[in-house]
Amino acid sequence: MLQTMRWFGPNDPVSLMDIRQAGCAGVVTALHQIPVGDLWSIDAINERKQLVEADNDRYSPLQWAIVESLPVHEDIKKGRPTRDEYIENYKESIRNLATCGIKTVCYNFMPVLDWSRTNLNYEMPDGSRALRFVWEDFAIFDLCILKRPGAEVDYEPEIIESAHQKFSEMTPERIAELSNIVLLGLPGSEEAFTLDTFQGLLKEYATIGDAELRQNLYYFIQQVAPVAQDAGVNLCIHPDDPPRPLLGLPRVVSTEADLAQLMDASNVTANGITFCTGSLGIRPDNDLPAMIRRFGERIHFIHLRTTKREEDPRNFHEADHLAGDVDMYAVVKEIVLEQKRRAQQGIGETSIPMRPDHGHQMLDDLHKKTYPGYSAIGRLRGLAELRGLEMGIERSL
Ligand code: DNO
Repeated sequence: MLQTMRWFGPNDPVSLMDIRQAGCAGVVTALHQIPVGDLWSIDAINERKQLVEADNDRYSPLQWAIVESLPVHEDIKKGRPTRDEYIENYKESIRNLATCGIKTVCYNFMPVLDWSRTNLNYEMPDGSRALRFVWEDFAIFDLCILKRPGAEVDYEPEIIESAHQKFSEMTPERIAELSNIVLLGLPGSEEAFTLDTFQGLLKEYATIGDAELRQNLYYFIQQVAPVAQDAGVNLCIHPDDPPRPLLGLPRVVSTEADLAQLMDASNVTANGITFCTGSLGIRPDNDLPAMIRRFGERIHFIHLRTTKREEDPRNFHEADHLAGDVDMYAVVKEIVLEQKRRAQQGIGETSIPMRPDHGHQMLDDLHKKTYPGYSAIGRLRGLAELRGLEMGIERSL
């Protein structure tokens, strides 16, 4: 695998030098400063590219390997008439990225929110800190803080009752914290909301159910994938995280069947997948090794991470990279086999780009302000373990 790490740009407390010293050759980044839907110009892309490559004459070279993400405007997700303008911008941004030599572009199609958690400081048995999602806490946000009309139908009576009970005992600090975690977005989410705007945005989805969102996704991919294919760019959709509907919003990229339908919607290699084991692995019905075999050459980018389901299986926390519910040995073995297949057939990149996704806040990072999930040392640990796993599997085959 091509080892990469995410870099949020010049303000990221983790530097390019850190990423280099973690042993990466690739950087995953995006022009987060550009509003969602606007064009990414060649100048803006080149400026970032130069930043990534600035020290390449003195040190081991880094390249901007992946865009994560080129975000999709909400009007496209909602299928509004204005979507065609945004789709034209999207196509142009893809062509511009190709001109600058950047050939892999990750995106997602989650309405309103990107990834979601309810706790950013969950203490692990070794004292490190992990991200966690607790269904009941999410219910508290939905029912008691947001007070979304009709939210009750999404929760069973026991959860509703305990959510209200727990809410009445929560400190104002914890209420603010929970609300901020959901509304202000986690790193990589491009939007921050107030409670009011958020409520309004959810309402705009009142008439958009599962079927409509799927149609809007397929419409989008049918427009952009052929353009990407011509430009030599691979698009790769990131699955929903967590992979299930939240806040009454549909989610359509959560299962093997969802991905299969999307792959069929535009049958070109450029219509591909970011295989995020962290997101897909939350659902026990996703058989990850089988999915790698099935989607094979459509996998253009890999996020390696695992969660651990808790007593209530809707709750999970992010585990050590090799110690969660995902059978990481089986996953990496399938990836190694896919790479061998590509090498034999002379197709695609034989080293699929991978990043260790998230990591625990640990060691020195416990005393620093870090981006949740994206502290340096936890990711370094994850990468080191995964690198060793890949080497061991490769040697033994
Ligand atoms: C979280 C990330 C997501 C991801 C986007 C891709 O850590 O995996 O924010 O980058 O959903 O579009």
